[in-house]
Amino acid sequence: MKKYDHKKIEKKWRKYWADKKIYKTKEGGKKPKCFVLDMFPYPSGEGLHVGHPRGYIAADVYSRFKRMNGFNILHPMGFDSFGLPAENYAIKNKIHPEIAVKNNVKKFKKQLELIGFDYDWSREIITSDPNFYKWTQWIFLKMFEKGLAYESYEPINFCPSCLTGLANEDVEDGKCERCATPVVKKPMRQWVLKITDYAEKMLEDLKELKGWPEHIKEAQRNWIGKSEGVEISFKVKSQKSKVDDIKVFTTRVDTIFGVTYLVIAPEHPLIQEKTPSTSDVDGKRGEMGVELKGVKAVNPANGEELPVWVADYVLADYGTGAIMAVPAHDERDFEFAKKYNLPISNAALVDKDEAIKKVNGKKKINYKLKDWVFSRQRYWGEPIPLIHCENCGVVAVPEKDLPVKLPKVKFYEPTDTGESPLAKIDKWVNVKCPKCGGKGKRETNTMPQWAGSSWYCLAYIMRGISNPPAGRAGFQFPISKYKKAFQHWMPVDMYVGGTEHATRHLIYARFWHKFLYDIGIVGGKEPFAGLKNQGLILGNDGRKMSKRWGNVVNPDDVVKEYGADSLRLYEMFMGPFDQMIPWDTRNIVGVKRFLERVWKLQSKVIKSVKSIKSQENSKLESLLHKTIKKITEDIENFHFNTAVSALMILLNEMEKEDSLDAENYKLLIKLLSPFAPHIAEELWSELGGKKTIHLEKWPEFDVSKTIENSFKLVVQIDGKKRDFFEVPAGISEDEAKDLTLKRANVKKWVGDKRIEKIIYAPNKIINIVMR
Ligand code: ANZ
Ligand code: ZN
Repeated sequence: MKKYDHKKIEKKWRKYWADKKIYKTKEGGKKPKCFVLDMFPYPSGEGLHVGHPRGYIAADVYSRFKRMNGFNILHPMGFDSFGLPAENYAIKNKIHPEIAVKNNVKKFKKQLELIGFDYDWSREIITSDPNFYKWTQWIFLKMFEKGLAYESYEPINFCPSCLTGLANEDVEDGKCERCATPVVKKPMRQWVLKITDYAEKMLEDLKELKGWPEHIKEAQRNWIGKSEGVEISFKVKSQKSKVDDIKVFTTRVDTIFGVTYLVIAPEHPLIQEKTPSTSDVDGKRGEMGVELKGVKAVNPANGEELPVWVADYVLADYGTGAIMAVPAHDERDFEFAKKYNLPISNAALVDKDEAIKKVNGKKKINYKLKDWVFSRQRYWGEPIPLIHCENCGVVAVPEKDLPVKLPKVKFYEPTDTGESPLAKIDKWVNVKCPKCGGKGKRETNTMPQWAGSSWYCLAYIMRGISNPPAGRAGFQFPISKYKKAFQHWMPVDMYVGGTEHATRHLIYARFWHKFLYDIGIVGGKEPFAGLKNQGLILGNDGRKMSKRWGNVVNPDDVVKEYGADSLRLYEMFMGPFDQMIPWDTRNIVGVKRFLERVWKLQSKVIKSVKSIKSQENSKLESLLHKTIKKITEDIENFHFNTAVSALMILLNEMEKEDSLDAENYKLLIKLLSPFAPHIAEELWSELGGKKTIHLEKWPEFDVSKTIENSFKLVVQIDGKKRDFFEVPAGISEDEAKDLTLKRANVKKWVGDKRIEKIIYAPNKIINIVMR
């Protein structure tokens, strides 16, 4: 028997798979489809560490398993290469982003290829490829056409370090998600997508997403933040004020008689005209409050005059930017009232409907979700395909002129003028208006990094359709060419990635997909039917893997020393898939040893045509059926760690045999094949397999053989039935007594009394006699 030489085997089979195009997705045919998708990486300069492939390996195991179960698999891979991460890397390393992306993609692909994934690389996509982003631009133009993209001058989140405006989703605890610099509010011209038009649909359709983890749906619900309340107008009494009422939004109109003051946000219009007395509010964060002197508001329910305060616990961009304060019922109002000695009223609550009528309130629904600030003042993104014309205003670039290519430039650093570096490139900026031929200027803002990933799943489908010149496959107008294929392949059946996308990418992608559904491009409302999230792999010191901590493990090194199959098996075995877990290279050794034992088991194989049905050893037969059942269900549910341990148990039992039927050994190899595809392929061909194991049929099990023979043992104590429990058939008298005495119920009844004798009636009853 040859030695298990992982290096030789893995290289050989990867070449074979590529040469024979084993994983190339075929269009058509009778098999049911299964679209397995990974959240694609942005190609950072650091390359992959061992934490990254955890999700990819899981998706790979799943797609291989589904393929063996008769599905036509689409499992593609690509790169999310536009946006801040790629650009900041380029700036730091003084390499043009285009070149950096090229280099990094190459590096990533090399690393991915080492791990033996079953991707159909012929469908690879790169979001910064003009053939790809012309569609990103096209979808934007459709939104523009439908009034879903609008220009705005509202103050937005701005990162003073990245020098660009940000969306709400890019801000975490008031800091830029990329560089952790505190963001500031800055008024600037921007393009905004009306995602709020889809808030209700996005909320409603979460109910249909049965294949999503509950916590992700909950995060989306909170992010959308639907709140039903009432808008009430309070008349303002003041000689100077031009504003004659303050509108508040409340979800507790029943507390209207308990209102003792109003609070407005520092950015409220009432302040703009009374600057002198309130200027000291600005800039002070926290629970600072200032009374607006000389202004009173009238409670419409009882005519009471109320003081008006300014405080930043009231947010300018939620509801109406003003509240009615009810310190008796609201905690924040209570804290505030105590701090500033404001009255607290315990007035009775009123019927809701009655209160609404009384104050002439308007029912309103508010969402926490904000429209998506969609422009960045940065170079490395999709140009927004619009032209500003002196005569016609904003004009869309015609479809035939797409893509609007990002111009090649020497200087791509962000400017501090609030404009994109593109604004300086006169040759690119100055164009003729497509409508009137007059003087026009291109929009110089670019799209955010989340644009491409909002629709990329469809691009993989497009790549498989038409057969135009190399390199441009599947990226041609018109869109109607692809509709049938979208119908066929969508939705994605299983989407695998990290939880950090719960309220960003997964919100944006659902929004775009719903829009494409509304304009008749795709046939379903939701892009991702199934979703699974992997837990983080930490460094062996328990910290997040990072260069900074020096705890990064490179998968290339692991593959070299232990093999891709060991890496894969270890990552699936290390713990429950969705849980965070530290890396421990020592444990790979154990997994490698397991593979070596599988390898050695060859020597016991006797070639025969017996199937498991004719096994003489019924214990092994039953274990085989149980193992098939367990692994089948475990892979379906992403319980990979328990699937691997079932394989280990099966191996233990097989090793105990003097000889092993070839058919049974083949079963073991098939069950192993999604996890360790290279060694499985080698052993399969050693056993005489003519074609790849990965297109073999997944083993079936016989349910009747998976059921343990067992019975309910009844326990009597002094003649009274006190307990019963399930025990295996044929259990010995000693075992039965032992198990019985360990039962909590039995202990309770026996207490510290002396047991006279125990009588066991096999397969029926056990009697404990004390007196
Ligand atoms: C009176 C009241 C009494 C309120 C009470 C609550 C409890 P959600 O569910 O989040 O929509 N609110 C309204 N606009 C606000 C703003 N811009 N900044 C801060 N707080 C604001 O909560 C709505 C409630 O949050 C509203 O109902 C309002 O306070 C406050 F016992 O009005 B309530
Ligand atoms: Zn014009």
